[in-house]
Amino acid sequence: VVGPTMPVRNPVAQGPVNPPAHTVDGFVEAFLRELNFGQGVLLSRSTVNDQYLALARTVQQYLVAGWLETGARRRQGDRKIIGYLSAEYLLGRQLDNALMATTLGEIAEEAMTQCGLDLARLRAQEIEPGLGNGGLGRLAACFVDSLATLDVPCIGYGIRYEYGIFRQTFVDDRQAEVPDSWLSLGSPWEFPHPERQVRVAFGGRTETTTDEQGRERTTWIPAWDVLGIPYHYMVPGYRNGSVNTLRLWSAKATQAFDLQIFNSGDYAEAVRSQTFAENISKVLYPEDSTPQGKELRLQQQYFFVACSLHDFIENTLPRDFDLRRLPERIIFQLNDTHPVIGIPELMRILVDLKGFEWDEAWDITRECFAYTCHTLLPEALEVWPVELLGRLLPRHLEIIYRINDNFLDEVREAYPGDADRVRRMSIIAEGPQRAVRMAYLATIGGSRVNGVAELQSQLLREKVLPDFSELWPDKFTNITNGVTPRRFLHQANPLLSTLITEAIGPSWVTDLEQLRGLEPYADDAGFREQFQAVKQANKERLYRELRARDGLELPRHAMLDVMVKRLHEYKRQTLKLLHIVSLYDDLISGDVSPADMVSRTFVFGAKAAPGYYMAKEIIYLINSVGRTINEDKRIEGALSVAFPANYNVTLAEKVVPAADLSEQISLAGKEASGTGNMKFALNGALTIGTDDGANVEIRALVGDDNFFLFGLTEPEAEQLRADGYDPKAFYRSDEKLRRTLDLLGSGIFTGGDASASAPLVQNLLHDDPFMALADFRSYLDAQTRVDEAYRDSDAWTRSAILNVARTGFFSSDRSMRDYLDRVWLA
Ligand code: AZC
Repeated sequence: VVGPTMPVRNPVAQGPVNPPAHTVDGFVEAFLRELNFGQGVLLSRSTVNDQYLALARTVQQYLVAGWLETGARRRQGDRKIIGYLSAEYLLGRQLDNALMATTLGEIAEEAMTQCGLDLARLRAQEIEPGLGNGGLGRLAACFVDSLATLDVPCIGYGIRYEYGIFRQTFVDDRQAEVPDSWLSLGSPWEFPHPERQVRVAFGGRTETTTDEQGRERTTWIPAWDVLGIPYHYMVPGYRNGSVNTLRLWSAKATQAFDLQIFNSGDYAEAVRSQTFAENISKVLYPEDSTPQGKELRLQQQYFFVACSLHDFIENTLPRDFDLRRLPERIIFQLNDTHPVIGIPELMRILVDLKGFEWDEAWDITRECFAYTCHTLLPEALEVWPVELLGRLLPRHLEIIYRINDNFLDEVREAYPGDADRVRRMSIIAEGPQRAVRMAYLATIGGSRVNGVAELQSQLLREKVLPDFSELWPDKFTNITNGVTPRRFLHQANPLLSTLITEAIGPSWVTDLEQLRGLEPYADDAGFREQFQAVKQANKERLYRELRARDGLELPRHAMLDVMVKRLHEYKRQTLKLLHIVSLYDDLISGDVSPADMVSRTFVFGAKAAPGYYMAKEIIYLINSVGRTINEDKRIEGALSVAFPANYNVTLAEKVVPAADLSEQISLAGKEASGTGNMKFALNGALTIGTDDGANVEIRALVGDDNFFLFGLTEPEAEQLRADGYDPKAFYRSDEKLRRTLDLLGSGIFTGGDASASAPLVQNLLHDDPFMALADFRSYLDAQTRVDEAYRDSDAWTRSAILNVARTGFFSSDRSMRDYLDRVWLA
């Protein structure tokens, strides 16, 4: 339904108009225009929200010409486009990012001052688009940033959830969830294009007929449909004029309401189908790594993938494009299994709609997809019950069956007589219920499969998809994750940025390996002093923020020990909690006097999936322990605990630059990569961590002396499990562990009610699936080494500087180059 673009005869109207002048006056003028003509208010009558919206639109004006120019350039050229398919983008606030990309920071600041406004106040008005759960969604946001900065053509495709990740609050120390209505005060960063709507069908049945040439043709006769409306967001490269597009889809009913039913007076019934359709993009599922297999979630997945494929084939490619050449123009990168339904969808388009023969369509399709796996947890690998998939997408299920039949023939041919292997490799799991294994479909239907850190890629090959990596060893590769240095160093840590630039010049921002040039400065006492001053200033900035945001009062001088990430048992916030309780025990038992202890402030940030019982118990206990410790006068402030609610990207930007110690303490073999670990190291925190995920690579780069390693290795953990892991045995044999757990379970943290801590304590004693007790001793010893190191503040700072200098590898620019080399252009 895209209308034809009107041919424009007047040559002056062919290109974009010039942006406002890059001066304070130019900015003020544009801002006032936006305020008057966009918001319809006078400056003197405007609210903070008016001002913020006008400011956002003003900054955008400076980006739009580059956006239009980039789009035109992409359309004229014939470069391959990266179609990044991701159900989540955890973008963070846009204003600062746009100011940075356009170098407008100082101009905007001065312009607002001239208008009598405070830029910081307007910044604070922005609600970040929380369209993701955690690592996977934030990674997608880093990747699109890097692709724009590298001027690589990319369209990020996703869902414009009306409600993003819930807002977390604490009620009586327990997590409560509030809907995140991020759109409620306006959304200045998006450009809706209702005229480019796409129709997406669901349900119904299929019909197979034979045509004149005797060929079978299948048609899908769906039962209902919805419209997808694209909203475009600019993704600016860093000061290179290149601006890519993020295209997020919003669901709209094909019919607003049934007028006949409405006229008969049944208002609820009249809008029922509208509500039903529009639910599809209503809310982000808050499950991180444990998908629930809900029907609406599959609807979301198919909805955005179908919109995106249609958009690319019908609206982005030239009209008469020969689809046999599709792989030359697009590679769809599957961000985990969420968009994998795109594989049968492309087959359906090619075979049913475009008349391709199956085999040719399959050759094309396999070249158009590549799959990234972000996990090692078996429960995180999505499977869809055949019954559900067949009911919602009957044609796709048929296509999946046929893909599977052909594939299993291939397996039989490669391994004659190996029926067990055929059963293991089938896309269809037979029990407990028949279900489609989406990771298998992705592996079979894509040209490449990658993990997100060396260790996980190895375990992915050896443990998760061993039969597939045996069959197709060359299909598998590793691409270690990265983070964008623009947002997480340059923007989040302006003081350190300036210090770095003074030392080695400014080009590290787009070439992060240049941070190596800082190494000699680690031995320069003057530089160390400046570095320390920056760290202290960042701590104070964080404490001011936490005072204003959460009413927290934190001591100015204490080691800042930080654990921020989703709440999950495998990440082991519990182990951190046991450490805190053990230190508290040292103090109240009189073993250590407050004056002799290295004072620490512990900061937690973590949301739990609303249905994840144990995770919520852990949150409750962190809060309870924290409150007890903070209120206990006996310990003279040697320890304090802060757990600000609603950890998000905005808060991360304040927390990460302030941290001294980064806690990356998952059980080895469970964290696929981690990306927080990279952000902290880059900002000069030292890591205490296990041999897991990207920790392994961080340690290899920064060196053993600048990293606190502890815990079981992955093979050791496996061995312990195979030998029959008994957490009680650790409890019995380690007195400190016994005292710590007993104290945690005693009720002193929970108002005298021992039963309130029982769910967690009992779980640790009797099950402890992630072996916190097994790693407790080693963790405590490592923390003792941390204390010793921290006492020598000069040596600590030296290590911190070396962490910054040696972690340039973790730029997402490097990840993107690796994808280009090993996947997209391979
Ligand atoms: C995460 C992994 O847990 C984390 O280790 C990794 O760094 C990140 O992806 C990026 O690769 N996985 C998720 O966030 N998964 C979901 C469903 O959100």
